[in-house]
Amino acid sequence: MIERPDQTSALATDLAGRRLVIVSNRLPFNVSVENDEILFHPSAGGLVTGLASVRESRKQLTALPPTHLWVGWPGSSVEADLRGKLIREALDRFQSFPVFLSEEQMEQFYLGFCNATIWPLFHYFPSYVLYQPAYWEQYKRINQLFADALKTVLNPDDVVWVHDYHLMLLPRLLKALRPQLSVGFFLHIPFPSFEMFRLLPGEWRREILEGLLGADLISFHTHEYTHHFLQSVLRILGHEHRLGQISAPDHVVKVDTFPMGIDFEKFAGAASEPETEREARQLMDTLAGIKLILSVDRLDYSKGILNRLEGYELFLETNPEYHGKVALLMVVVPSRIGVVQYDLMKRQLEELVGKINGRFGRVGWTPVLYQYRHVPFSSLVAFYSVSDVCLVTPLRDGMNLVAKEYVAARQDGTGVLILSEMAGAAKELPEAIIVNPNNRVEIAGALKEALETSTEEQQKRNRIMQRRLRRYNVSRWADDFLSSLLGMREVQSRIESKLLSSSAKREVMARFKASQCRLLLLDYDGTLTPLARLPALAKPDGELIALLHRLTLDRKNSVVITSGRERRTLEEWFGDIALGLVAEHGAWLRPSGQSWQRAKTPQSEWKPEIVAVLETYADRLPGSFVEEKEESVAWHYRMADPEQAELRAPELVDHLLNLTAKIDLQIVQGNKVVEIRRSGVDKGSAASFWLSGNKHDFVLAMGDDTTDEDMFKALPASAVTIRVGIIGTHAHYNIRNWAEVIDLLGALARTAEQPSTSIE
Ligand code: GDG
Repeated sequence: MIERPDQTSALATDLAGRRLVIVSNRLPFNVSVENDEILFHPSAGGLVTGLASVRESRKQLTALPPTHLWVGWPGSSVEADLRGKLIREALDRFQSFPVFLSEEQMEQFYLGFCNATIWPLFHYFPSYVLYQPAYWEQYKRINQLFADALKTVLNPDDVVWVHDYHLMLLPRLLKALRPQLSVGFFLHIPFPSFEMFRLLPGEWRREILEGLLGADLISFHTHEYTHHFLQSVLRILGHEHRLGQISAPDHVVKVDTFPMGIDFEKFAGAASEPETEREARQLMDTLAGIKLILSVDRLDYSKGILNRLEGYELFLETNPEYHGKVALLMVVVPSRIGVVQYDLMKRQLEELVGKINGRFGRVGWTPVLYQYRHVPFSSLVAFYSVSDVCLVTPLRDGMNLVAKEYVAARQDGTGVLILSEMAGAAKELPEAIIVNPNNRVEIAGALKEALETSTEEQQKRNRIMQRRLRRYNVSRWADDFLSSLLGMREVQSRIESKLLSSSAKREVMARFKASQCRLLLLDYDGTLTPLARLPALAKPDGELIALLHRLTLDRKNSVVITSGRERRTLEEWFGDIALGLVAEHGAWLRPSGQSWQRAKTPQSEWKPEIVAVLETYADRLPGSFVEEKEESVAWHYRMADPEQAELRAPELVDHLLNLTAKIDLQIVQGNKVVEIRRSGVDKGSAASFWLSGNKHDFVLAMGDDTTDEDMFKALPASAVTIRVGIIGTHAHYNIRNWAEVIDLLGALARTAEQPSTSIE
């Protein structure tokens, strides 16, 4: 991580006066009702702790209130007659807006899909995962419910920051509501490798990725999670990225890494608060002469609490000299009561604590001091400040804030952090003793090493970590995220500035209507129809044929399909309509009502050698195949492993360039295809063929591929050229997708048919 020299204690991004709307499953408080009185209690967990600090720091900004709003579930189901009162109080006192969920909804959504499907899968516990369609349906419903609730409170210029795995479908739903809204997303847990993520049923995994891609910025704690996400997007949705930027169908999305920090000063300062000091002194008196090892987590199998105990047991077994001289203070915070694995784990944990205490304990010494409860903040910091060692050994953890808080709270710089390599925090705290949490021998060894580390060494390591944590604190994290999110607007408007606006569309239609001799050059695959896995599957449907037919009925129109396909297929699909046809990217031309003609004299002696090369690549990359056309050959890899294909395609191009250096051939890399054909023949030469000898006063060309760029370049400046997809182009405009192409053509057909002068 790059460190910035200045210290940031308060959030610096003022969002230019815009309101920040935080959306998370839970609000920062739980609500209970006693005698019709609504009581608010703080809620615990990494997300809430971090975001509450972000919110505090925003209060220090000069922007006028309200600068923020927090939207989420209030922690319990609330009777309908109290909801109005709760909304008012939550807004007034906490700038929060509650989303109400019934117990049944929470059961299937929170305990179900969130915590019995996503949580175990994303933490690499596939055997715990429940694949329940009813849970998935509820997950979709609740995400929609959040979108509906937000609809009632959102302002158009709000900046919305959606948090965590409960709301992965929400970014897309919000964008559908308000395309101009700035939406960011942060995942607090790991994003697993593709092999793990793919275990989800096809529809679920697609919708989750598409849901997330609704955001303008998607971010993760570590580069590894970012990489995993990009890999899944490529393999499941087929979107490639460039430096983390993805051209999703509707907009450009950035995917980036922002490791979450803590409110460093809060933990460093709290250690010297009178209440904390009092508690710390009390503890030290009680545990005089005992070295204290601390462990703090929510009760969760991902936190590796059992492994930790086993490691400690082994340490006691192999180091009898420490008997009576160490104690493990194990704070386990109740969490997700009702999920089966959690109840089971609690029992196992308590049995093991009992076993260790029974086996090693004696009068006056309890080896494990176990507390199953939520402790107040002052006690937590007192624990941090009196513990000689902090043992943090999750089997998987998105980040782990406890590790950071322990280091921050060590005012005199002493103390040893033992940290699992499976926690996101390990990337930022390499000065800790790093262990593999599955290996109890390593944990036992690390405990011994920690207890024997000299004070100077402890301080040296902690000072380095403290400097880093102080600098990259939670405000910096939020600041970096928000600046990056706001920055996306500029990136998007640069890329999207070429999108065919409704006024440009009206202008195109007016020109079309006023013209007498029109030429419409239309690519087929990806332009008039979505790209299919196999070329043969992209057959035009009746509606498309009817639309093309309608366009050809107007005698002012010449409509030409400019395709890379073979003439046989085009003939079969479009032969009955009065269309011009271009096959094999311009190698074959067929004006309407005439027969096919070659653009150049035939020459195919080069083909066998090239086909042989392509076939070796097809053999080596399963899913890829060779298509031999009359004037060209192509190697298709849409169905191959995308990552392997990304390596093989440039290798093939390089190979072919050497091979064809002295031959009159060109190698063109299209959309998941490498094509080899004769030089001087392309869609540009085909466009010139149709232009020559005619006095067109309106030319429209549309295409989605690099091969269509030749056509755009060859046309006069007055032509209307449109590239399908949000991507750099020589064309005048971009249009989002093939469906919008159909819309435009439909509008043109209607315009031509309208007798009046008005244009829709
Ligand atoms: C998720 C990800 C990621 C805990 N017990 C008490 C208490 N806490 C506070 C700690 C800390 C927070 O809760 C726990 O945060 P973690 O990061 O350790 O873990 P998760 O709750 O699982 O958080 C995690 C995090 O989100 C942030 O992105 O790091 O990987 O799983 O702040 O201090 N606070 C009080 N009493 C307790 O008993 N007062």
